[in-house]
Amino acid sequence: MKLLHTADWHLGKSLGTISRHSEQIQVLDEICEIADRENVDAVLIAGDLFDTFNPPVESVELFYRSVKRLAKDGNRVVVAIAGNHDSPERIESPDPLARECGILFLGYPNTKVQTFSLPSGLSVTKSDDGFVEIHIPGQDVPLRVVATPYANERRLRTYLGIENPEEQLRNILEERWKFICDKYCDDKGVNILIAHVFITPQTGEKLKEPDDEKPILDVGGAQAVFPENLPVNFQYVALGHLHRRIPMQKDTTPVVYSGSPLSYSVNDTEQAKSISIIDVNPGEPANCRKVDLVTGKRVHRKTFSSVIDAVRWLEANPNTLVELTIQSQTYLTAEERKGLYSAHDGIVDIIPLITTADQGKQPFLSPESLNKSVEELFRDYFKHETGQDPNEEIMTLLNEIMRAEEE
Ligand SMILES: [Mn+2]
Repeated sequence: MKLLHTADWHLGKSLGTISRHSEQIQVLDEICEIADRENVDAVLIAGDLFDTFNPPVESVELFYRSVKRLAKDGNRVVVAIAGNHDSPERIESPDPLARECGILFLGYPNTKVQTFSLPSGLSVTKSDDGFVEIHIPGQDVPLRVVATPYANERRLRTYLGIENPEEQLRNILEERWKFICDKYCDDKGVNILIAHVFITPQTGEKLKEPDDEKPILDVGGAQAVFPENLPVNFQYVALGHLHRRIPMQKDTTPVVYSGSPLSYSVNDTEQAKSISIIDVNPGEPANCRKVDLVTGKRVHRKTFSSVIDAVRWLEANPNTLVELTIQSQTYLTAEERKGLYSAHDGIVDIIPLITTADQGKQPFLSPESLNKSVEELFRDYFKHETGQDPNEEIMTLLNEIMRAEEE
């Protein structure tokens, strides 16, 4: 059996003021092509399907069009769960219609998908809270999917009926997973977990949540889960939340963050975004490999000591996204900013960095400040913050703003 694992599509997300919609169209097209080329039996989308609870109409359309295409007229199963950016209600509301296409949407950790069977032969034969057993056309063995969409600790307690406040999240999940596995996941089928949770190694270097992510940790007191909390039955663990690809391993089980299909932060300068392809059969260790995605724009974070150097780099690197830091001894003029922006359409931000040595900052307000005009105070403040006197352009701007205030 062959699976494709992806996550964190964040449809509707932009980088600064730059829309990513056309890249999202391209990269989902690429994922659909990989699914066909690799002839996978199932596609797992591990949460953060959208970037917000109320995504733009164009993103919603792109999403449904893509999962429909992935499901191949009910010949392939698609399992998509809600992440912490998704509205669980929104994610699962089209489930009755989606099932007809072979698509399963799970919004909550206790979501129970109804059993059904399609003319293609695809069917869900067993179902429980956060669990489905699926028969896929052309496969003799069932695929068992344990699904843990995002929920904060309080919600999880409610869903799973845990009353003891001392019980820790990782133990709650461990017990729940074990209970479901003992009941349904023997070695006569393929058993996997799809989850939007924060799993990090218990020892050694801990993983960090990405800067462009709403953190899961400490929201409602949730803590990290360890690979040790996973029951032995899972042959593959498909994770969503972290945006870089992070392959972990628990015994013979790959425990993998596939990462987002596009870089969504200027800190995410990962060489290539990717998806996972998993070959797995009952009772045997799964084989997981990554397939790089090539359509998304690379994100760069560059520092230049002159505008000329920056423009040169921008012209040599079209079709990228870049946060520029310009080191200079004077403040960037409007003309220079304009020159930079007209050299490239992927500038996320321009950060001017004044290089004058910081002579041990003194507070810029003093008793004499009381007798100073607003212009003088502004000059003091500007110099205090940047080490430079403001140029005339900036003073003119200040005066314009002050006049506008008076009107
Ligand atoms: Mn995410």
